[in-house]
Amino acid sequence: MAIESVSLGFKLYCLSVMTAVAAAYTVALRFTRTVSSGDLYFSTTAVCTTEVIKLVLSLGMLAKETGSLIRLKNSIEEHIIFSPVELLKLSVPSIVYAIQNNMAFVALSNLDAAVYQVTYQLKIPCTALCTVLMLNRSLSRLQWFSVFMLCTGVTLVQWNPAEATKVQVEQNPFVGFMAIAVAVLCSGFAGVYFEKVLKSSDTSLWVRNIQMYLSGIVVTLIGVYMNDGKKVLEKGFFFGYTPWVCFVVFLASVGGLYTSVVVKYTDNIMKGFSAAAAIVLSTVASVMLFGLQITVTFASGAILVCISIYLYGLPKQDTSKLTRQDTDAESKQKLISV
Ligand code: NCC
Repeated sequence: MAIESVSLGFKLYCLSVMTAVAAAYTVALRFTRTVSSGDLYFSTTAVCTTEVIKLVLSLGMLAKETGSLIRLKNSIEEHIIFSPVELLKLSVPSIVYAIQNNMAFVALSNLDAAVYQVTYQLKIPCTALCTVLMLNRSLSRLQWFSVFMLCTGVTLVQWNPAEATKVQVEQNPFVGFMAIAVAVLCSGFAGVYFEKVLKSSDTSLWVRNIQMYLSGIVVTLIGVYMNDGKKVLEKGFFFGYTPWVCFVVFLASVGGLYTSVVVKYTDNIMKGFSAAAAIVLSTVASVMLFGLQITVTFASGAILVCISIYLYGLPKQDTSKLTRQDTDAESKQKLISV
């Protein structure tokens, strides 16, 4: 498989946009579910609309990549119309992501955005575990340690209990935490599954996205029918769509596409590390530019994030050599004792 390389600048750009969008998305989503006035929209339709927009944008990107309408048509025929097995393969992450994306709405309807962001960091060790189990990659003990250190660091960096917003709806924190637990498992599994499929062939990222979003539309439509079917028929699919709701759908679409680009050029564990670094750097930049006050919790979290990135990047010890040396030493010892 040919490995396409891009400049470090481009990778940093994608990571920064992904992280900024994710932060804005969480806050805007929470706002539309709890504070925003007016009739509450159906969250299932928002998840479905997002899949449609991502599909259209991916088609546009594939058109740009192929360079001509004929090649675009050939590519769609080859990879989509005549590739039911590939479509089926990609329906696995699309079902799991559909559950995850719906869970984000359940969680943010019941928990404060800051609490959500902090608890959601459990996805970092969960993603590492999925990477080890599904991609047969190994992590040294030090790397595992750094993964948990990163998780603690990001939790501290994002810790801001004073930021709680006044809400106009009833909340159930237990339901919120359960939704996060499901979202964490889904994020780890679906992310690594998509990475495995993407990196095991030369098929374009945009083709893989189209394959996934096509089944994503079907799955999320089933979600609309099962959860809000009657109410949607009565009030309409786009009932309650204020400009804020449209903004949330826009952020979800852009964020999803940037996530796929980041996974293509790095990997899911690196996505977690880089997102953490971007959060720390953007806060430090705000301190320098706008004179924002840094709290002790933030500073300790930022230090943990930096140390964890350093530790994760350290070269792994060659255990095979160590084992051989150990065995040599053991045999010498045995010889001496004989
Ligand atoms: O949780 P997370 O990502 O792993 O979720 C991945 C999101 O990207 C979409 N996706 C993934 C692969 C692909 N080829 N196309 C896609 O559209 C999935 O549908 C899913 O929505 C993160 O690492 O923290 C991140 O978090 C999400 C989001 O903040 C959380 O899921 C909370 O709800 C970010 N998504 C957005 O900002 C819209 C993502 O960028 C980063």
